[in-house]
Amino acid sequence: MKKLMVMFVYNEPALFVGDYLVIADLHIGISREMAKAGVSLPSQIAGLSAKLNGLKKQTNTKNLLVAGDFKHSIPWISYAEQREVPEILRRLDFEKIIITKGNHDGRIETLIDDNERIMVRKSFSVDDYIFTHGHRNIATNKGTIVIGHNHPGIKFRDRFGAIYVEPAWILGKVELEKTHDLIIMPAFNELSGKGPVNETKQFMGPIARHIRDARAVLLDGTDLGPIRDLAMK
Ligand SMILES: [Mn+2]
Repeated sequence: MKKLMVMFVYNEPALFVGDYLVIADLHIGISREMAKAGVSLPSQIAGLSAKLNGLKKQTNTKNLLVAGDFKHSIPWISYAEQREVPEILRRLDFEKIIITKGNHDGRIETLIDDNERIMVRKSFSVDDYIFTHGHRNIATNKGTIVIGHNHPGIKFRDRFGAIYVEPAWILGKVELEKTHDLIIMPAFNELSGKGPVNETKQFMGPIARHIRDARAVLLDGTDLGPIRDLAMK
């Protein structure tokens, strides 16, 4: 049988493999969290669900796999999440939704009423790929590990001095029980912040921390090469 390959979706922080559309770091409820800090934003639910349903059509997939941080607040359920998590799950037009639990997904099981369609797991495998959030280690024989958690970005300064951070894919290798390919996904929710890895040169979590030969690829496919060469000048 032919092995499945991940395909990156052009200009989107999403990939697909077989019947699965894959994203990470959706952070449902973050806009309401920002409202508390004095930034008033409309709910993102309609926009995010429409975008994901569109990506499903575009990639001809059936199921959604979220590699952690489906929701935003860490140990509890916020009022916004209590309304917004069930609402977006209703609006998402996928046969199955698999959430590999992130550090922000505390008690998310209590917001799920359809355990046939929506599954919460530590990790989930498709062919030779294993998806997990990345705040905890995993034991696996799969060739490629795909994680989120880092919200990676690359910091640029243009010739007028303006500084901006672009979301990016990070590709590298990691040594656990054997050598795996490692893919660190950009965060799907733009409000959730980005870590400028060419500046920090650091990755979070027990898997990403040991990445080697890390290179950055922008969402349009531009390969920026090794991160160690991407100094922020
Ligand atoms: Mn996150």
